[in-house]
Amino acid sequence: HHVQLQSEALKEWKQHIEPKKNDIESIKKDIVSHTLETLCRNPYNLDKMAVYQATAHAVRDRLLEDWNLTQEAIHQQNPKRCYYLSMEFLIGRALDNALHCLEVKDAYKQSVKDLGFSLEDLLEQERDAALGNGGLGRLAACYMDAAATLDYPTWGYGLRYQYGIFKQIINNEGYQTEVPDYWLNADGNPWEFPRSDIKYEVQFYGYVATKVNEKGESRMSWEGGDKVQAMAYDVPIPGYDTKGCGNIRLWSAKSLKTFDFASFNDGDYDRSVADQKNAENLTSVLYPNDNHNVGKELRLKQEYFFVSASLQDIIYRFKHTNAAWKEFPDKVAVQLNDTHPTLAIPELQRILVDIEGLEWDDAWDIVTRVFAFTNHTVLPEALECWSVPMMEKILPRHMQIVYDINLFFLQKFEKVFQNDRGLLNRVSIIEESNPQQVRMAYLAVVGSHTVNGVAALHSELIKTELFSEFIKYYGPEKFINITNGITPRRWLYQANPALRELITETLGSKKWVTHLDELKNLKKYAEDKSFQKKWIDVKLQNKTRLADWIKTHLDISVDPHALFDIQVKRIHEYKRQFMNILSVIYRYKNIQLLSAEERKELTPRVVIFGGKSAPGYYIAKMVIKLITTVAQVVNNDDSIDNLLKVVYIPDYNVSLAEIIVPASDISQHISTAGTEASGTSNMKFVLNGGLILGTVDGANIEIRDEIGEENIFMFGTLSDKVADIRHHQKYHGVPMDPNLQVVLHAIQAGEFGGFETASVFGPLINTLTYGGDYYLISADFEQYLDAHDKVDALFKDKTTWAKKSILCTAGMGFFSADRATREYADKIWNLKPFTIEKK
Ligand code: NTF
Repeated sequence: HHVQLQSEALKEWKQHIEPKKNDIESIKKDIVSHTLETLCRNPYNLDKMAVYQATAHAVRDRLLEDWNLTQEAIHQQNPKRCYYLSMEFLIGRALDNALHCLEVKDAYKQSVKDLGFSLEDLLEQERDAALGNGGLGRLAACYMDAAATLDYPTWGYGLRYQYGIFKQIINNEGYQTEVPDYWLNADGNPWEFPRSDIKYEVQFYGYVATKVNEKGESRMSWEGGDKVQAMAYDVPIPGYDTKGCGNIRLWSAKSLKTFDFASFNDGDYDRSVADQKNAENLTSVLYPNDNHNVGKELRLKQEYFFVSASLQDIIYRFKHTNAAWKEFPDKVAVQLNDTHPTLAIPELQRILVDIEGLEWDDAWDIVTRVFAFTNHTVLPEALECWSVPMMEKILPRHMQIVYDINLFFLQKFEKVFQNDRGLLNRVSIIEESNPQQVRMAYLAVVGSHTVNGVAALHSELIKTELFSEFIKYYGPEKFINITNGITPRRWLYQANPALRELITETLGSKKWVTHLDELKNLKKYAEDKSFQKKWIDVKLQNKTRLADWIKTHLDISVDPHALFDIQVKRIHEYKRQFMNILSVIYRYKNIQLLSAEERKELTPRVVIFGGKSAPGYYIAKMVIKLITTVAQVVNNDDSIDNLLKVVYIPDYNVSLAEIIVPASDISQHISTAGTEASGTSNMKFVLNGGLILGTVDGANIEIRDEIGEENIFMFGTLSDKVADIRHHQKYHGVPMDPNLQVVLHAIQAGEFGGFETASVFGPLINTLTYGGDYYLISADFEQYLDAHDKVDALFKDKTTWAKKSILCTAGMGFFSADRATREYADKIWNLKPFTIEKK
């Protein structure tokens, strides 16, 4: 219902657009007026939160200018567009990032100072936007940053959860407890724009009927059931060094049913609001599982709600250009971030056939030229499968369409591979279990033109294991690799100011911020003594910043000169935090045995852990309990001369990562080979000059190839040996490493928390013994301890360490999200940047 203004009136509007100015006086004026007018507060009644909000509003006004310019440019140029569909966007804080991208941080710092506040204090007021679990959600956020910076006409689509990932509290007994993350608190969120004019209806349940359309053809029609409304909220994504500004459109569920006055008047207040609550429940909460699929009905409804609203919006925009349906794939690319949005495939097919009246084959041709699918894991427990009865109930027409997609696919498949029922069963989208299941990954493969893995090894495993049977039919070309990348804006420029300045000063320009390959020019300083000294000093500053945080928040004193050994990521058996803490126990017991003389040779260590466990993941929660229990014992043992400290940083999130990542000497990425698809924090640590202690897994391998094998500590069973070892252990038991045996005995003997606590760890220890040690902790333990010895030895040689650290940063150009996003644009989306003014 948009009004088309006449050119005169339009002129009027344009004349009255007043560009924002970024001198200090103008900024102060804006902050003051937002305080008084937007927030209705006054200078006699202020707190940091209010001034943060006012400052955020002043910045958002400037972002909006770019946002509007961008929309206008894209509208006029009408390029092919790309949509990144992701159930998760782990954005973190927005203010500091926006200040850097708009290049106004210094001016704001001064303005805020003049007004009696410190910008650093204000930045700390902001709540993280934590609409994601871990790597998958953070990757989506990094790609949105890169797409905006590179002027790609790309939008993200997601859900506006009212509760993001829970806040983790470590209670007095050392267990994880969860507190809801009500991030959209009463203060309001200045980083979103409610679009009350952008609403769509989303249907659930009901039944399928046949109808005759306008052309007199018989079509299926999805009738009845419930309807919920999706309303759009836009989150602007600033680009760096461009006037371009990206967008993530998040959907929020609203009830379509008006307030039930009848019940209200009957005095049944509860019932009168029940429908409303029910509908809004849909987008209430993010499912807190990482690399694990649970199969809940509400989650399926979230997925469809998300897909339906996004496609309606995409199609609305496409139709506005008056193009014909056959041009849709030339104008629209849709990337599916894992299988979570895979219902978009049958949904688009349904819209084209049932509603738009296209023939099945023409529609399917369009569908399969629009979608591409990124797989992020090979772990079987993480692969989405939906029960057929559940899908039939909630999405009856989609279930039929999935059956048809499967039938036509299997028919073609059978023509090539005749008389192999087993093979057909293995590639079928429907798993013949009881009840039957829809294999979403297979549906995504069949409905997409390209499937990509997220690191070289992972993409190989996809071809040889996960989708090996599909290669026989499609050939290998459909399956490609695009190694993950991270945004250097947040993960170096913003998070590590000291290193940012040193690099810029040394290279003589800021070009590296958008051309990360420029970092290779640091190589020539790797052995330069005075540069090394500056480099070491930057690292010390960052370690001191983290040590201060730990002292303030956890009241643990750690020496910034000690070796900082960090493992922060979701707690998962495959990531082997358990192996890490077992090695810490080994180290502790070793220190106890050493003489005063021998101790002088030791490198003091601070071992830092952080990460959330899924609330229902019992073993992961026991790992946290073990770490916190060991920390309690070690940190209070005065007899070990501060040679070892163990710290559990609670509630690991994006904004904490920004302090933690720059402060590592060593970070650990020690998944069982073949289990971590890529990892992205490994890239962040190395970019900031931290060395890796890691397994030959995921992107560790490519990091090694880029920075040189002499600059990374690698150990452990190779991925192609894992299956054999598992097989052997299954039939012959687990050969227990002797050092590991000692450690396990110490736990069982009650050395950590007494006998009562020791019994709590029983099930955890059993995963190694009776459980068959699926993740190969025992098999890798000796090599792991050897690698630690090498780390200790090298850390004593400050010069060599500094050289390696410099070469780490210098070699990381490849892992920029810019490179990754360009690869998607070139190899998958066939997408070109639009034209917009540079800053
Ligand atoms: C994760 N996958 C992988 O476990 C990480 O190795 C990878 O770095 C990120 O994706 C980003 O690609 C998932 O979270 C999921 F959902 F696939 F299990």
